Amino acid sequence: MKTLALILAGGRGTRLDILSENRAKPSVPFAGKFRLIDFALSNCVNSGIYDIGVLTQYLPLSLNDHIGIGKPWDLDRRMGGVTILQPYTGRKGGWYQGTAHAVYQNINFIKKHNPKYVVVLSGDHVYKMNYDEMISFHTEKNADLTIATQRVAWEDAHQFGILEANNNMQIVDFKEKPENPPSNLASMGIYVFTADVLIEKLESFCDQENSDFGHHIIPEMIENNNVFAYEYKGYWKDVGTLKSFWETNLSLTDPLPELNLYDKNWRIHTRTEEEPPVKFGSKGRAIASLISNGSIINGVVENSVISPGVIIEEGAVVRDSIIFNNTIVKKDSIVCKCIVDKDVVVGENCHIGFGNDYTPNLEKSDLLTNGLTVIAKKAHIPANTQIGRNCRILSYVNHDDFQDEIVSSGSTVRHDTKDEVYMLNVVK
Ligand code: ADQ
Ligand code: ADP
Repeated sequence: MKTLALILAGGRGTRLDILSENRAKPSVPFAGKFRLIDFALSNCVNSGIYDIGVLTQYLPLSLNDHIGIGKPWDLDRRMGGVTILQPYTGRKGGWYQGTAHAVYQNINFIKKHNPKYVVVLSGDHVYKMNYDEMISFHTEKNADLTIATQRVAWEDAHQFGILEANNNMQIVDFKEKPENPPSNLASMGIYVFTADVLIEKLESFCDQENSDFGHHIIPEMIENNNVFAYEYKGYWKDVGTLKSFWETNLSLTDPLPELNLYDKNWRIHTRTEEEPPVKFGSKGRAIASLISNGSIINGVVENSVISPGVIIEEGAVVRDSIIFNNTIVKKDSIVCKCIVDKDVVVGENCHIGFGNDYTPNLEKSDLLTNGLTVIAKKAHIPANTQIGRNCRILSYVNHDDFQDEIVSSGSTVRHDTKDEVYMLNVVK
């Protein structure tokens, strides 16, 4: 039976802060060599779904570049394959529209494929799931809509769509991100629709720019259609915050992580550049870490995740950190509990993420209470700089106003004095 997958890849992901400031959240690098969207794309092909539309919205450039014609996922096909659906520029520019409206705008794409089922997915979740099993459940229940669900921690329940199901797993109540959650059975934002019903609902209710699955379609369908909950017990993470992003990456360095990337029966595919093997120098050492190809390790790496093309010079130590592509950590520097974006240069003898200062920063309390230090793409940290925990180093400067915020060589930055530091030395 023909299934079409639609991957919602539009969100800005504001809680990922400067990592998603210049790229859509699904194209944020993950586990060294992957990007978040690789999980949804790989799950599709591993589940036998080869007709895929990717709905983009916020800064889709690096997403377009990454997906291309879909070759790494075996999606460069004459029939079907992957189609990147660009946002429509409506009267208000077409930005920040609701999810159901985004799908409504691509209704002709759905009709052209004439599927029996439409699977709607998010492009920014980390998980392995066989959608085919969920579709079988959907047909067994004779459902119009099936929502994948998972129990979440009670304290996190307010961040999800929360539902209640009867003994037959039919959903009787749904609330999108309720303040006082009545249960902890959460929607995973993964939906199987019977295509005819989805098209009918889109045409009847979704011509408003804010039309949304969680707020509009799901409650309406619970009233008038058969909506079922499919309880998924496997690994699934919505890496929405810096803390969960960091923890989920670092959990991969555990001896037996819950998310097994080495399973040959469920491969996660990605677009990779041709890169030489990882090279360790005579003093280079790595323990409990993921090191990607093209990297040169002459210093010490501990409990960290390193993307391709990273250079760690002699005497440098990288600990409990995530380092994105082509970053250089120069001689004798220490990088501890950091997320460092692409193309960063950490000068010699710097100490990034030092100290034990976890004091919440009131203005940015959601971002800067976790002890992490985040360094934006293309920042150049001058030699001998000390940057404490809970700091964000932004790289973009094209403005004289920021002059007094620029870190100079040998300076010390702590978040209680300055939490955002603008670096010069940056690409336009
Ligand atoms: P959220 O992820 O908070 O909750 P939403 O902001 O609607 O919901 O985003 C869903 C997905 O669609 C995200 O991956 C987002 O990036 C993307 N997206 C948003 N607007 C888009 C647009 N216009 N075009 C393309 N893509 C777009 C949802 C559900 C909850 C559920 C959680 C589970 O609404 O009920 O609990 O997912 O993570
Ligand atoms: P990311 O940090 O997400 O990897 P990149 O900097 O690699 O993003 O950009 C991804 C793709 O987008 C590359 O192919 C790059 O050439 C292209 N790109 C980036 N910035 C621009 C721009 N301003 N105009 C056109 N293409 C761009």
